[in-house]
Amino acid sequence: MKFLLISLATTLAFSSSVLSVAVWGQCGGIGFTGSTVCDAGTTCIELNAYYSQCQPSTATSAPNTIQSSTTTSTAPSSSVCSGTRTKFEFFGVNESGAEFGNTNIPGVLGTDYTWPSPSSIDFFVGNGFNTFRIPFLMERLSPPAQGLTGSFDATYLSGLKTIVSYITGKGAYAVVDREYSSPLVPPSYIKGAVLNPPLAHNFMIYNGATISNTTQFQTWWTNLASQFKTDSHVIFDVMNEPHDIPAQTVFNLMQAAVNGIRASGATSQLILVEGTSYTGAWTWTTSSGNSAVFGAIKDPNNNIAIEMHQYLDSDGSGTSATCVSSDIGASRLQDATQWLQANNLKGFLGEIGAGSNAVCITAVQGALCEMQQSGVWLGALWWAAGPWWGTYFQSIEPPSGAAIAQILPQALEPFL
Ligand SMILES: *[C@@H]1O[C@H](CO)[C@@H](O)[C@H](O)[C@H]1NC(C)=O
Ligand SMILES: CC(=O)N[C@H]1CO[C@H](CO)[C@@H](O)[C@@H]1O
Repeated sequence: MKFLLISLATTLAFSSSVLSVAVWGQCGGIGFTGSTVCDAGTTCIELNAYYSQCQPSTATSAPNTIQSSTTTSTAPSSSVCSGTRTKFEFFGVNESGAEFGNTNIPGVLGTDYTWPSPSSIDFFVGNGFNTFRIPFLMERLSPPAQGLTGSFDATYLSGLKTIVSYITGKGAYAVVDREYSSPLVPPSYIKGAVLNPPLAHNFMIYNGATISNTTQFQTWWTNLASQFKTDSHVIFDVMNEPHDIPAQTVFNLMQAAVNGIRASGATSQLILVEGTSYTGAWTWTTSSGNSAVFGAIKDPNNNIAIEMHQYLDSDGSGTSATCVSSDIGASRLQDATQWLQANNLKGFLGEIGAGSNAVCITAVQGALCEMQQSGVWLGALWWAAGPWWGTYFQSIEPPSGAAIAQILPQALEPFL
């Protein structure tokens, strides 16, 4: 999704200046200066210290407990996918928020950007998901004045570490908190918090310029990985969706980052590398050029996967709720799956998204089915959850994001 972030920031700026806040708008939180009064029929709910949201009054009683495991029984796995399948090791959602407001650097927490809601993490853990991708802005972590190899912004780093610890600590929480003791959630079930730096507009760009110095990029990753090296449930996602950069150049930067991460002493964590052309699965073996170079990726600790993204609308951008056909998911992944098999590599579908309609739901089922049948895909993440999506058609943010009612029970839960 490449076009939504700016308009969303604009909407938020509006909602903070009017007298009463519309449904899904922000109504409170640290640093928030707008109205705290919600429209009639909605109630201001605190999602975390930094973000309160006007939610429909009827849906406020138990935001974490709706759509619990009962929904899986109405959609048994066998009915959507046959044959022998390998369960995903990692299955979850993207948690947007910290990368919002990308035209304001550094921006103001609670106004321009936010961190994911712990209640959203709880909701997905309670439903059996185990992986959360956390996009953040490189320019907020590494202020341009200090540059790529300078010191990190302590406050933003601390926000990132807080949500990461919350996620990776969930295994322990699952034992003590009854609410998560469903059979779907064995203790220590959480597999990972995926750290994903996307950049302002064209990814693999820092402070307005394409990153080209592999040494500096390697150092940046050494510095970041050393902050998380003791947490084996962290996953390093080197860079979100590079594009308009030759595949070989992207490969060189990815390989440098892998080397830098391992050099920091972070040797137990999974690393995800992405290719050029927005790391699209459908163009992996063709126009992107990725398949010609990424077979050579090397990890001294042998714990790496190729991250790809796939949307099911006509231009593959994830901006339309209309899917090309009910088998477009499986067909767009097919060549990439064969390439992974031929190169003895593992894949990771870091983003998949589609509309809440019958054609799209069948198409998502087909994609996940093929992935589990192939055995080469470690996992998949839905795009996207996060507190500020409002009525965005792919939002799976509880309690009532657009994808909660149908996508969650019909297209995702059968693959847990
Ligand atoms: C890359 O960055 C390093 C460290 O800042 C510097 O020494 C080196 O000259 C740079 N390389 C190029 C090609 O600019
Ligand atoms: C295709 C897509 O939705 N990509 C998004 C992935 O995450 C980053 C971070 O929010 C977005 O900026 C991309 O647009």
